[in-house]
Amino acid sequence: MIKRGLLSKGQTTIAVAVLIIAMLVFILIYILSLPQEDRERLLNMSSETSEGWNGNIEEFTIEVDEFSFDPDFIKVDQGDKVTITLENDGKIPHNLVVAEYNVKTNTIEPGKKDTMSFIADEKGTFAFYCSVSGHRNAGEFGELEVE
Ligand SMILES: [Cu+2]
Repeated sequence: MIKRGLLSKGQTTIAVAVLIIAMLVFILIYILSLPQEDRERLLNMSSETSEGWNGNIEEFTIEVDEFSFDPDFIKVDQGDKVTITLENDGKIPHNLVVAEYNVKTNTIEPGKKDTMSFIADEKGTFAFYCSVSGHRNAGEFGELEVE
């Protein structure tokens, strides 16, 4: 009687299971041994991939004065990373808010700029506006369309 391998079928199954567990433990130890910063980067990378970020970057410059935005309509695709630079060409401070996306530039003085970025992960038409008191009602608003 000659044995066909070193291990029987049952033993092989156990050996494979032990190997898989050892690999998982090794990966876990590896992740835990990373410095905090690298670990966060690793975890962020995997969550971005699972959300399917398509990698398109859309950059806009919006000029603002009393009391309007130019342009007052911008359009992007769902999943785009949107970067908006607000330039204050007016005579008083202004800002730009997209409330549904919970993003906002700083309120900037005349002649200054501020930039904000967000992932447009939700489809729809969203208002943007200046949140300085009275400015939105004076016409300082526009629309962001995500399709
Ligand atoms: Cu304003």
